[in-house]
Amino acid sequence: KERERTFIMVKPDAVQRGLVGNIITRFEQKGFKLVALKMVQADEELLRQHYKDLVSKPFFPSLMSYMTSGPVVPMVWEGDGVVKAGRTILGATKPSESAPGTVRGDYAIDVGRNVCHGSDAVETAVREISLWFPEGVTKWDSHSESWIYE
Ligand code: DAT
Ligand code: MG
Repeated sequence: KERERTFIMVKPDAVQRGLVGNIITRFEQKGFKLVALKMVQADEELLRQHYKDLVSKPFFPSLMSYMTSGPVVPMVWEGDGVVKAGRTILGATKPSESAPGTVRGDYAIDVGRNVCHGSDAVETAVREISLWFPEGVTKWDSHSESWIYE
């Protein structure tokens, strides 16, 4: 059965701070299934497409330099309701508003260093997954399937 997918990306600050495993663990332990993962140095062209709705924002140039400052870890997670759940796991965009227990609530202070990206809607996820993983994702059967879904 094909389930909903979301695009999650560990940002350069979180890679530098050794938070990659922690972020992956939160999605794994919830029961979501990892179907794509890599480490890349993103270029401006890719990020301009990823953040196409933000190009005219005053913070866009600093967002570009932050996101190109080091490697990122894009990934795709699968599971029922994973887009909304992913946003909940990450917390509010501004760490000052993100609850404790969320990734940003636990590990970030500044909106310009907010640790991780997550798709905001199912259609956005489809677009972001094809942008970052033009090679496609990996199909595999999880032995946990029947222990996670009724
Ligand atoms: P989100 O990443 O929660 O989906 P977004 O899509 O509105 O939030 O913005 C993308 C990123 O741009 C966000 O993670 C951090 C940066 N950003 C957003 N609003 C900002 C602001 N007011 N000042 C500085 N950076 C901001
Ligand atoms: Mg967004």
